[in-house]
Parts: sequence; structure tokens; C-alpha cells
Amino acid sequence: MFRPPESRRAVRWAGAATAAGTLVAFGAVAPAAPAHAANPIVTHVYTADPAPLVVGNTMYVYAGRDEAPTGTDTFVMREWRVLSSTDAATWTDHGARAGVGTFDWAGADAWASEVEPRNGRYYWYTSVNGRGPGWMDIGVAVGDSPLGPFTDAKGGPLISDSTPNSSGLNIDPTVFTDDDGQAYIYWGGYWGVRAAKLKPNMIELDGPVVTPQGLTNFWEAPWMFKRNGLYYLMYAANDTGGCVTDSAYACQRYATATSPLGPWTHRGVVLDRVSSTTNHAGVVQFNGQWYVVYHTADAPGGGNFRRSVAVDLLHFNADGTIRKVVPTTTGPPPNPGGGGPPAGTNLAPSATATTSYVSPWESVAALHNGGVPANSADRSNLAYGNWPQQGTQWVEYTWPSARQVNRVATYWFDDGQGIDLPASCQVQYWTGSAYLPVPGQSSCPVAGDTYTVTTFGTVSTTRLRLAVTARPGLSTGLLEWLAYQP
Ligand code: FUB
Repeated sequence: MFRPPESRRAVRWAGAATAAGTLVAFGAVAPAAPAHAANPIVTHVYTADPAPLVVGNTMYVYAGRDEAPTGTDTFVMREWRVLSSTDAATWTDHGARAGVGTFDWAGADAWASEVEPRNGRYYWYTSVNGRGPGWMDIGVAVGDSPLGPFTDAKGGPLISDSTPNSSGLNIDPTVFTDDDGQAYIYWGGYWGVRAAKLKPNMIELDGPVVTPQGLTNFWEAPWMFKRNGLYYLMYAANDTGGCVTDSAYACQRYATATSPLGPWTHRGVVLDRVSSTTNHAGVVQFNGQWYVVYHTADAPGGGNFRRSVAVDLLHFNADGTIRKVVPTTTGPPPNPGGGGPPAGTNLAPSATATTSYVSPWESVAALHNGGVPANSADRSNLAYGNWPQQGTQWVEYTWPSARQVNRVATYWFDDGQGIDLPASCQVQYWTGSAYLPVPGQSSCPVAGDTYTVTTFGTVSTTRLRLAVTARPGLSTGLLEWLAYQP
């Protein structure tokens, strides 16, 4: 088995295998009072290794609990807790919902976990120290609701050191279900990432364990998700080549692939080193906005073995790459939903955006980068603006082949200075030889702080244009412009 440098083991893993403890009942703990909107998201206990999951209008975060006393240089982790929020800003701790005692065959170390839903059930994949040969195993518990109760789904490890081609450290499962229903599990530590298909029962591997290629400098903590048909794998790395300067720490790198088992293409660092040596994160879309959930040592009295979960916004560029996370102490603004874009198939992400003019400090990529503005002055996810131009300017989407479109949704940008809501606007399409107003266009509303929708008769076109006329002496801008197929 590949071993990490002694210094690294001493800092991060020493003694963890002897941190035994068993909880008898989970979910019996009275929920703590709702926490404040700030990072870390809860501070009455230390929480680590967060795994977000959205069910309906609620974001759940599954997390281990760090119980190490001050000055203890080892993990003391015996339970997994569930936190929830309906706005990604204010959190409720539902207490321990599973623990080492959930698994008769386990003895210690409730390390990183992740929950995956299937057929109305919730499968909780956990890293835990089994009492068999070797150290860490991956177990799976199941419950009928996101809060459980959870029981052992298998009666033994899903993955252990005796699993052929398993990782040097069988920890940190991430489970992803593709659109065709096939589920995949990635896991691993000590630079050994592994993957396998899961059977529909979610408790057996389906085929061999493979070693995915292209996950540059993988150390541990994989997290898989999909966006706009592209697979993403984010993971902790601890190299000193652009990641960290001290390999006891880690950053989060990410890679993309066009198929779920890779090969992967490394894309860069998405989260720099945090205040704890370990760096473990998950990504989720909630009420139209993307979030990264991670841990730090930032809570009062915190440390490498007394970590706390934080939440921040995650932003994508128009080409699908991820902008580096900006950790905050405030956390994200409340996102209670309802302010998101209209339902339907939005064709904007697959288009190329151009404009008659964009201010050098703004970006036309803002139009279709999937942001959910909190209001018309919210430029946190890029903004398009054409100050100091006046009169009529335009933005345009171009597709490589004709698309059918029958409505657009517009979120206007108003910076309270030179950029204001426009006087009027008109949707136009390219006929192949000229731009014409789309037929039967409803009014082009110019309200602020909301999406406004313009409907029209279906056009089939490679180019859709929005001509925007400013109020006298002012310029105009947009935070999002969406184009829907019928
Ligand atoms: O919390 C214990 C271990 O630390 C996790 O399994 C790793 O991902 C690291 O965060």
C-alpha cells in the first residue's frame, strides 16, 4: 500500500484508527436552534466533510462531527449529522442521524460520506473503520427520507481492502447517478482514486473497480456532478505545483469528462488551501444557483481536527470552466427560490454571445452563465453593461445550426449609476439575409429585480438578437438573457 510521508500522516491521520466509539440511537438528538447566516454555517459543534443534497425546496448537508478535544492531533469522529436549509443561508442542525454504531461490523472513524437518492430511498455511503483486515472501508446505510432513520443496507462493507483494485485508503465515497439511471461510485485517498459502477440496488458494485485517468495530483475527497452534459470531478490535491506550498495542506482541483468514467481532463484549482489541513468539498445546484460546500478551521476554537462547514457561491464561465471560489465569512445571500428563471429548455448556454458593445470591465458571458441574480444590482455572477454607449445597442446569440425559439426571459442590470433599465427593447431574428422583429412579439417588459418574459411566434434561426434602447443620457445592461425552445 502506498503510504504518505511520515510528517503528513502525523498531522492528518495519526491515531485515527483507535478513536473508537459507538452511538446507540441516531436522530434522537433534539435539533439545535437555526443557525445564523454566516460561515461557518454552524458553530455549536464542529462539522467536517460536507456532502450537499437537494431534495425539493431543501438543501441538506451531510457531515461528520469532529469531537477531538483541544490539543488532540487526531480525528475523533463517531457520528454523521444532517444540516438543512431552505435558502442556503440559514441552517438547522438535525443532529446525528447515523454513526459508527449504524454498522455492526465497524468500530471507529466516521469519516467522509455522501447521500444519493434512488427510488424514494436515500443511500448514505460512508467511510468507516471496519473491524476486518485493513483500515478504512466504505459502508452504505439506507433510509426512507433525507433525515432517516438510517440502517445498514448491506450488513458488511461495500468496499474494503479485499476489494480487487481498491484504493490504498478506501475513504471518501461520491456517488453520482447519470440521466440513464446508471449510478457510479468514485472514492479513494493516498493519491489512489478508484471508480466503479453500482448495481440498481445501490449496494453492490457492478463490474470491476477501475483506475480513472486524468485526475491530476488526486489526493482524496472526490465529488462528482454533471452540468450541461459535461461531467465534473472535484477533488483534494496536495501538490506544490500551483496548489499548496505545504503538502500537509490541500487545494481543490477539478477535471471534466464527456463520459462518466473518464478519461478526465484536468481544469485547474477551484478552491485554494483553507485554514484546515484537509480540504473537502461538494457542489450542488439549488434554486437555480450553484454552491460549493466545504470545511475550514475557522470556527472559534477550531483546528485541523475541529473543522466547520462553510457554504459559498460557485460560478461557471460561459465555456463551462469554474471560476475560483472566493471564500467569505458572510456566506451566500438568502436564496429562498421563486426568483429563478422561468421553467423550460433554455438554449442560451449552447450559444455564442456577442454584442454591439460591452464595457471593458463587464462581460457578455454574463448573459448565459447560469447566474440567479438576487436583484438588478447583483453583479456577483458577472454583468453585461454598455456604459457609456447611449441609444440602441444589441446582444445576440448564435448557434451553429438553426434552433426553434418562441420566448426569451430577461434580467435587466441596473447599477444605480450610468446603467439603468432601458426605455424599450425588441427581439429580432436572422432570416438568413436580414434581421427582422420576431413575429407576434408581446411587450418587452423592462421591470427590475425579476425575470421578465417576452413571447412570440416560433422562429427557426441561427441568430437571435435583443435590441435595447436606453433612456436619455443612460446606458443599459443585462445580468441574464435566456432563450427558450417551444
Ligand atoms: O474527516 C476525515 C478525513 O479528512 C476525510 O475522510 C478526508 O476527506 C479528510 O477531510
